[in-house]
Amino acid sequence: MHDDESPTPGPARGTSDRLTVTSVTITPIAVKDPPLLNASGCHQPYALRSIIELHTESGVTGIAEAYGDDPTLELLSRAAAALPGLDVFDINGLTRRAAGSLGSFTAYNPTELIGPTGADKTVAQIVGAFEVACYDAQGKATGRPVVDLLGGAVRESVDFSAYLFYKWAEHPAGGGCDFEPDDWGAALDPDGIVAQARRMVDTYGFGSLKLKGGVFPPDQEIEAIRALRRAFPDHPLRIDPNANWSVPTSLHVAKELEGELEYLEDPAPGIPGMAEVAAGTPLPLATNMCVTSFTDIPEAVHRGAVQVILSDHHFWGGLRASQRLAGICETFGLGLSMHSNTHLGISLVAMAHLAAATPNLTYALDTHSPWQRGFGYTADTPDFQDVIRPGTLTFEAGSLRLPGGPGLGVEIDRDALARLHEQYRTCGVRRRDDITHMRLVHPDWTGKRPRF
Ligand code: GKR
Ligand code: MG
Repeated sequence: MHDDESPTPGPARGTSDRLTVTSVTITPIAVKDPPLLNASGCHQPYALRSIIELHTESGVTGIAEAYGDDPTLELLSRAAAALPGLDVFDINGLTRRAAGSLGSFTAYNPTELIGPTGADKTVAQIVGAFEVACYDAQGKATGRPVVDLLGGAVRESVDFSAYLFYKWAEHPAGGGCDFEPDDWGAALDPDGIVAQARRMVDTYGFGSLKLKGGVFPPDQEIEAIRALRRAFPDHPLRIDPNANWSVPTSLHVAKELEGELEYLEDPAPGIPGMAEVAAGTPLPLATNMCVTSFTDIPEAVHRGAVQVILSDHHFWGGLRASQRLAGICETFGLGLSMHSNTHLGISLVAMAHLAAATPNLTYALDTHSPWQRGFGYTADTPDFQDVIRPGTLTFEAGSLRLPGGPGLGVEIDRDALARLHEQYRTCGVRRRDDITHMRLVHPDWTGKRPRF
């Protein structure tokens, strides 16, 4: 069936005839998160996600993972109410229904670290959430993995990069942390960052390294990159200060690190600022902050502001829209990489299906997975924080092999979902707020950027 606004008589259909959505379940969950530092402040003890299940008439259920803060949950549930009757193959219908359901919403961003908000981006976030579940259902109904529905695999496994963070050993007192500190310890100087990188590389085999910067004065972060270069002579390196540097500071860092970085990510705020930096350095500039929706692309291309765009199906409008972005990057000679925010296994595997089907996605993808407790363990991992079974997804030599099986190839563990939902109910966090968490240590903290 097509969207009910456009009933189209068609040929007689088989089992996929019954792939209309009958109901939608959205389950908010909370996962324990380490005190990771960034330009805004510090991660709270709990990160929020939502698990989406699209139930269809045939009994096939498609799953997806999205942001889980209160405003997103409100928007997701408005859209969910408009989905019964939708054919899971009708992605255009999904877009119409989602956009039409949001009413007089205020454009909303789950984090300022993915750039400014806008109505188109908010709609894209909602479509992106349900579209992955539609693809999972399509795959389960046809017996094909999502990568096949996206054009077929151009690579067997997908490379990810180690995501290094400055971090405290534990969450500050009074911040609502009611669990034992993680076992990564503090990383607050170049030695700490190198030790963290060593553990990431030894454990997961990552072949490239990204440092979340914008935390300490830039010269200290330059030293951290130099220390990484000495310790890992052959690993491509990136640094991402989330637009926390002025244009002159960005140019200073770019000059110091010329020849060391595969790309410099979001040094300065906005397309004009990035264009000024780009004009003064041969280093490629990458972004997940100043080009975050299709409407940003013309100005960025016109000004030569960025050379690499980090896609993210969660806010670009889903897997299909991300492939459209890939095509635009190819046309304009831009590189394509992939951004992450704190996520669990369903998002990780969706990212991997997309990357495996996208020829020009040649950079190693970002992932927060190693920061989630228990990631990659095979046995009964204590305190495992995911909704899919431990060990389903692991990195080998820094790569993730698609799990096989129809759809996304992963299933929800109902006990784990119930446990993480209960954690959501009791944890007290309802939206991401790195600024307030940082104020527990620096009471005058504003999170204002650029700080350096
Ligand atoms: O998890 O603190 C974080 C990151 O800073 C994240 O929020 C960013 O959106 O990873 C992201 C990035 O590349 O900017
Ligand atoms: Mg970034």
